[in-house]
Parts: sequence; structure tokens; C-alpha cells
Amino acid sequence: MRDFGRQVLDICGERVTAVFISIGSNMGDKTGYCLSALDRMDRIPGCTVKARSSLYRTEPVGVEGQDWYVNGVAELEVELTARVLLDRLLAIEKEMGRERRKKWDSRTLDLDILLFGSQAIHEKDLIVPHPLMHERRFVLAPLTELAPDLIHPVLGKTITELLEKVPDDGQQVMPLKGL
Ligand code: A4P
Ligand code: MG
Repeated sequence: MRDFGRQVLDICGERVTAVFISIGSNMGDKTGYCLSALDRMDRIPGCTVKARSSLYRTEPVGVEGQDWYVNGVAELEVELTARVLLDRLLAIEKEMGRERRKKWDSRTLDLDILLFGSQAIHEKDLIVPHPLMHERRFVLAPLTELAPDLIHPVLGKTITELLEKVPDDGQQVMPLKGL
């Protein structure tokens, strides 16, 4: 089983943290926005995209009448704090035309920090692990591709165990072919 406690690596004296990011879009060129987000995250100084899941078509969760989403997950290695990474991710969302009108509104791009090493962060505008990740198939299905045995640092269960507990009723997740 993958030991999440060891996910802060020490490479040549630099502190490197393993981080998982949820990527989502349900407006415009959804797949294009998600792929562009991967490129842009890889270009953040101090941040490398180590792996990415397949992309999936997913049923909107918690909202009525919205277009289906494209979702995926990326694994990053970062030499940044969670706060600095959040600022960089918000800047990428803005570059991709993200507008904030109301909570859970349709969006060109949403980048959420799911896990930041084994850290638990509770600040007004930054909560990690993402508080809803364990209830969402659109997060857990792609995350199991990358880290099935990784243990959620607060809930103490593997990602596979968490996914098994979430019913797929109202949470359809379908692979986007070739991506
Ligand atoms: N913030 C706090 N913690 C975090 C974190 N761990 N990562 C703050 C990123 N941001 C975090 O986010 C509002 C603020 O949350 C940010 O400025 C940051 O300071 P937002 O992206 O403007 O708002 P939001 O996305 O509307 O709200 P939230 O709570 O992030 O919603 P979610 O969790 O993104 O849910 N259904 C499907 N199928 N696929 C989806 O991707 N997404 C949502 C939105 C609903 N249903 C969905 C999907
Ligand atoms: Mg968000």
C-alpha cells in the first residue's frame, strides 16, 4: 500500500510535495481547457506534472440543468507552499476565461487542490484535503487511476475504498475515448 506519509520527498535537498489536482470544465471547449491547464501547470516554476488520469465525461453533481463536465486529475510535484500553488491555479483559471458569478456556476475551468502531501489545511479560503472529494465519483474515478492505494490523510481509507462507497446514481462517469 502506498504510504502517503512519505509523499513529501527530499530530492537533492529540495522539499518536494506530491499533490493531486482536480481539473474540470463544463463550458466551451471543455477538453481543450483541461489539456491546456495541464500544460500551464507544468510551466509553473517549481511545479512539474508527473502524471495525469484519463479525461471523463461526467454528470453534473449538486446542480440542476448544467451541461455535463469533462473531469480529470493531475499528479504534481511541487516545491511551493499550498497557498502559492492555489494563487497560481487561480491565475490559470482566469487566463482560461473563468468568471465567478455564483457558487457552482458553469465554468470554463476549475482547478481544485485535492491533496497536498499529507497536509491538512483549514483556512478561510483554502481547505485541504478538498472537503467533498470523498463524495464525488468525478474525482475518485480518475484519482484511482493514479493512486488507488493512496490513503486519504484524514479519513484513513484508500482512494479505491472511498470510490466503492459512492453510489453512481446521479454521478455517471464515462471515459472520453483516446484521452
Ligand atoms: N478553496 C478552498 N479550498 C480549496 C481547494 N482545496 N482548492 C477556495 C481550490 N480552491 C479552494 O472556489 C472558491 C474558492 O475556494 C477559491 O477561490 C479558493 O480560495 P471556486 O472555484 O471559485 O468556486 P466553486 O468551484 O464554485 O466552488 P467549489 O467549492 O470549489 O466547488 P467545487 O468543489 O469545485 O464543485 N460536477 C461534476 N460532474 N464535475 C465538477 O467538476 N464541480 C462542481 C463545483 C459541482 N459539480 C460538479 C463539478
Ligand atoms: Mg474550485
